[in-house]
Amino acid sequence: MAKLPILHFPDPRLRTKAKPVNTVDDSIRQLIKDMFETMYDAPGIGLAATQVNHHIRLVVMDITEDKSQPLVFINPKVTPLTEDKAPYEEGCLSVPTVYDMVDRPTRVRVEALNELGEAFSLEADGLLAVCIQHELDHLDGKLFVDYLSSLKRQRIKSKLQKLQKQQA
Ligand code: K2U
Ligand code: ZN
Repeated sequence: MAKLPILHFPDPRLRTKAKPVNTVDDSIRQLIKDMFETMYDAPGIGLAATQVNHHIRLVVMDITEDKSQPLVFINPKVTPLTEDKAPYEEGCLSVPTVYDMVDRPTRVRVEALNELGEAFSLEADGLLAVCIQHELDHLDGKLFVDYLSSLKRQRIKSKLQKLQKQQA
């Protein structure tokens, strides 16, 4: 297993549109293991392959306190199940130290392949629904800061570029 480096905003590679996974093989399963190790270590409750510079349609998730419910979504498709939206204070491992409110549909259906390449679907609400939508945005090169005002996004960009310079 290996911890993978996480790309940080405003790295342009975070804007890459991920490609579908054609074959769910052992190399994909090794990446899944590495992504879970990286996510749990961060710590986070979700991680998209885009964030670790692998531009394929794969996300991992575990919203439990005791790391007891790991979820893998390969080539996921999300469908809102309601027009109702609710705000949630989101953060992102690719946008460290920044948290802000984002409105998203409160219930979704997600259809995907699991780590064996088997098709499944699930319906989600609450934090799982938020996390699914947040991660699937990553696969399309979208970040939660894109839902904020351009002024807020510019201030975040300047703050993180200053932080990155100090850490270099
Ligand atoms: O960077 C990521 O994609 C992981 C995200 C997943 C997430 C974002 C917003 C809302 C829910 C999940 C987080 O950084 S993981 C850290 C975290 C943990 C609990 C609640 C919110 C954020
Ligand atoms: Zn994120």
